[in-house]
Amino acid sequence: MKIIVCGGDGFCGWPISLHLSARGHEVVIVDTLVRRAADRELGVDSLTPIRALDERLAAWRAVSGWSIPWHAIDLAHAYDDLLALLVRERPDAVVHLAEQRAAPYSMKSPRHKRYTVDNNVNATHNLLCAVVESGIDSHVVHIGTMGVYGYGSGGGTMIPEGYLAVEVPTADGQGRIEREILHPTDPGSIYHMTKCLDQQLFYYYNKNDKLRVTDLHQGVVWGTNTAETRLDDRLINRFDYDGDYGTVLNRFLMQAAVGHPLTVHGSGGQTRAFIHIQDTVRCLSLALENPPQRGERVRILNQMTETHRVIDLARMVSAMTGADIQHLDNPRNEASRNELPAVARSLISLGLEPTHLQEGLLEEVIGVARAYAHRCDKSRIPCTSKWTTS
Ligand code: NAD
Ligand code: USQ
Repeated sequence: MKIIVCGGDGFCGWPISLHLSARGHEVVIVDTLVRRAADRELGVDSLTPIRALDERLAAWRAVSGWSIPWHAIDLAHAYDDLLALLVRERPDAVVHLAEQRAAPYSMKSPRHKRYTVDNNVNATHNLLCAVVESGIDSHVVHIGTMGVYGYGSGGGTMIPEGYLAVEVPTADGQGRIEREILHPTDPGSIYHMTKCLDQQLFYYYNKNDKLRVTDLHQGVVWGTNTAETRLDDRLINRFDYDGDYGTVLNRFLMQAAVGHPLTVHGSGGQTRAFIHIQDTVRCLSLALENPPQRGERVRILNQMTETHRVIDLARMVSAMTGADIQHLDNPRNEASRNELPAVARSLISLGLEPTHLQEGLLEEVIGVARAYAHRCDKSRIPCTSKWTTS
């Protein structure tokens, strides 16, 4: 298959691009490197020493023999360039990861809120609009988030894979009919809100233009490297640890490695879904190799392998490393405790064999967090982005 990976220099996009290339697909990357610009804005760098994209691509060519061309097209603003690329390349599929993905970054200031909405919503809409205008039948695969369902208390209900079966009263009030509707959304940040808006865009273009779309509702990704990024030091993946882009489990692993107490927000009763980066990569190839039929509704798959409470993760890392646990005032506006029962059967039935936390954690602590601990700037660990001003 010919596959365009939008956001192919990012934390998920880089290993996904290499994995698809290693499987014999013809991969093209689209990325403006805006994520690297955000590092410069925040005065932080990946814990792992990531190379410039040109250098990464040259290393991949040397290691694998495969070339991956790269185009610096801004999905949110360079519509004509995007359209021209689609018309020229005629890809079988487009993987869409080109969005601002950090909840704390999206809540930093009005400017960051507006940037996140502008970038994410326009990027998604431009891509869908361009696929239709180009007249090609590309399968669009997007990574969304488990956060679209919301993190309320759970209330004893099960989160389905995208669609909820409901009974609606008939107009005469005499009976009820069954429907499947998109699960109601309940975003917990401006970033998560953009993913909810993405869902509506997918729904519309799928209904109106019969676009084939798979939306992968992914949990928090942990880990760093995959089979392909381990092949050469120059292929190493990024590791975000700062208060804006670092995600909870990787932050705890890094904090343990540098002797910083584990930063639990509030009681740590928040339950979240998790997946290892190696499984992310595998899920993408499974989704691409099993596309929906034309006319089929948007396919929504929950891309997660386990759920954990934040405090349990901290205890697990502490037991493994001896790190102290610190409870901080929660900078976010989120439920202090929630349940997260969710269905995630589809990717397993397509062949995913999950990597479990207990198997991979030690390797991550020793192989990555400790190995690069000297690159950590401890002043960048605190989460300074607050959800509300009061
Ligand atoms: P990332 O920030 O590392 O990568 C995103 C890439 O897209 C970056 O390289 C950036 O430069 C590029 N980009 C952003 N806007 C662009 C634009 N307008 N035009 C061109 N390029 C643009 O993020 P990631 O962690 O790789 O996440 C990828 C996707 O997966 C995101 O959509 C994110 O919402 C989703 N996701 C990530 C996680 C996670 O834990 N990392 C979990 C669930 C879902
Ligand atoms: N948390 C802490 N301590 C920290 C950092 C975070 O207790 O030092 C808590 C947060 O308050 C939150 C939970 O850990 O309750 C998860 O936070 P996170 O930063 O790991 O994840 P989140 O903001 O939800 O975002 C990440 C990715 C995002 C993706 C999302 C999947 O950045 O792109 O969409 O995970 S999900 O969580 O399923 O919505």
